[in-house]
Amino acid sequence: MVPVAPVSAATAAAPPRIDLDMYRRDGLIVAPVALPGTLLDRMRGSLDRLLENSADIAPESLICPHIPNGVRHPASEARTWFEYATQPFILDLVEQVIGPDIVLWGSQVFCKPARKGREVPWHQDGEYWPIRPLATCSVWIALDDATPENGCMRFIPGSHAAGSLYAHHDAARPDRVLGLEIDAQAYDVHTARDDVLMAGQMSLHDVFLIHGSAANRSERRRAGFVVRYMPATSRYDRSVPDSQTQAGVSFSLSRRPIWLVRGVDRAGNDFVTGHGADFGLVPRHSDDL
Ligand SMILES: O=C(O)CCC(=O)C(=O)O
Repeated sequence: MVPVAPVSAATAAAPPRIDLDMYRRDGLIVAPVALPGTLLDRMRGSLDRLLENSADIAPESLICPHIPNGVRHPASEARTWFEYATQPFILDLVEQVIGPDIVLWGSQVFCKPARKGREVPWHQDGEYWPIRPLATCSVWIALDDATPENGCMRFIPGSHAAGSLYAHHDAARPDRVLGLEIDAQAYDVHTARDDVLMAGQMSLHDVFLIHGSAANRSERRRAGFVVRYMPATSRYDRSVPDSQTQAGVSFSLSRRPIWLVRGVDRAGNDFVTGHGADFGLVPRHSDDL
């Protein structure tokens, strides 16, 4: 289990410091701040509507709800998820890890329904992502309590440290969320730790961290909203093959809109592609926020 530091609700005061030494050592840390209760309630309301609007998509694979055409919901709902993904107190945490120049490039709701929520095979996120050099901090926000019983995230502490990707093999199955699984010799499952989070808590993890989660066989739903941020010193590479599938869901990485949400772009990123008219007032740059 991850040692949980005392958690306070986010306020406008100075941003709480995360234990960077622990993040660098383990590759994952529980944030020392939780969502204010009112925000958590709003997010859970948004989740209910998202699940209703996107009932034909696997609830573990609701990719990029912050993008109007990412899942099936109105642009107004996407803007709300965008607002969640750009909360200043979350960016304050991310800034401590990846520095002041921050690009929001992805998000996903992983909602495992009670009794039948699917497994996430052991993987490294970087295996899937077109970011050069590869760098991302993912913030996993618990919308429900996430415990071993309902399939909380698990991770191999320190497995990110070499900064390299290990071989993955095809392991697609209908009861799994991702199609690839890391080869067994890359890690020792006995060293795995549970990322236990109460609703409103968040953890941050590194792009090279080996992690996954078991199926949810419990009577309790387990929903999380994960937001992906890269330092603007990296480039989002749009030359990757256009369509990949994740549990039968197609999504385009090459046409995905990305946003500079803090600081300055230092890598010549393309913040125009994918920002169609349907994005309405959603800004492309932090100056517009
Ligand atoms: O929610 C889960 O169980 C897995 C999440 C995950 O793989 C990720 O956020 O990178």
